[in-house]
Amino acid sequence: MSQIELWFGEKYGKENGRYLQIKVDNVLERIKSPFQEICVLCSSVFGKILVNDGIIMLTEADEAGYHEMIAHIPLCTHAQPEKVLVIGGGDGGTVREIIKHPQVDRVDVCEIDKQVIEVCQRHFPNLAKSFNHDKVHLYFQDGAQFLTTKKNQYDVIIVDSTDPIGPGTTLFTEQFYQSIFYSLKEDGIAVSQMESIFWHTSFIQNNFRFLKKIFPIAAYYYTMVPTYPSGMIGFSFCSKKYHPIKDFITERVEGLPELKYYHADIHKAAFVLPAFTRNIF
Ligand code: SPD
Repeated sequence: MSQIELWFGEKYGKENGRYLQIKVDNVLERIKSPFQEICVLCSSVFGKILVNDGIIMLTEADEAGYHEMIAHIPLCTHAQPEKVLVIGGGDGGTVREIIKHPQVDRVDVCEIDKQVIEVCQRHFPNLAKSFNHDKVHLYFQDGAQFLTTKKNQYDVIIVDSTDPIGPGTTLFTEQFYQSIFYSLKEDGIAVSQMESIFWHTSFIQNNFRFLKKIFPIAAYYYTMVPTYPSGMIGFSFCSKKYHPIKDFITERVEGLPELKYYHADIHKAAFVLPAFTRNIF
């Protein structure tokens, strides 16, 4: 029996003296795309793990808490979400949740890295099979560029990005959110991955400074993901009209199949934040 143990440690946060380590059984695939290194690991605790540029994108064990919350919060708030855009989201988890909503009749996905989709089709078919749905249309392009050609088109835009380093950097700028504002219809909602209130305080504060200038409603909500830095991750909820709690359509939740994390009470609770965040927002 081998005495060698393989452990993966996420590099994001390591420079600040903290990072999570996961015992790994196998490296299933490791490739270099034109944009990043894409790696799939196998762990007996978390199942398969997708790692881009050394950062955990998802694990089979806890991805539901992220994908259900990034998709169902806006889609259970908007009165009639028919046309949805996902920027990033190349693993397919967010699209899997969006197509559970019968009101949605078209989902555009703008993913910069085609090879992320191909790797996920090989290793995460339960997520990536959502790309085969006939409502889903794929575009391989930079998200910020894609938006410049789409004015007043979407009911909901979901930015399911990597962290604000590498190919994800342009997705966390004032200019990008200005474009999102113009690409949304007059009652549109945009939701984006927005890091951890414990570890990324000044990043979140800077983003909310401009989000509040651009959108009439800008709020932060969160979900628990044990394999992300600090065990949680937040989202920005930016809206031209609908309020995430006052306009929440509770009955819509009952029609959603196969939920592991999201439910009506957690929709409301996710916006309730600890006292120390009063200085952030
Ligand atoms: N720190 C990791 C944040 C990753 C957020 N996006 C993950 C993509 C899953 N669809």
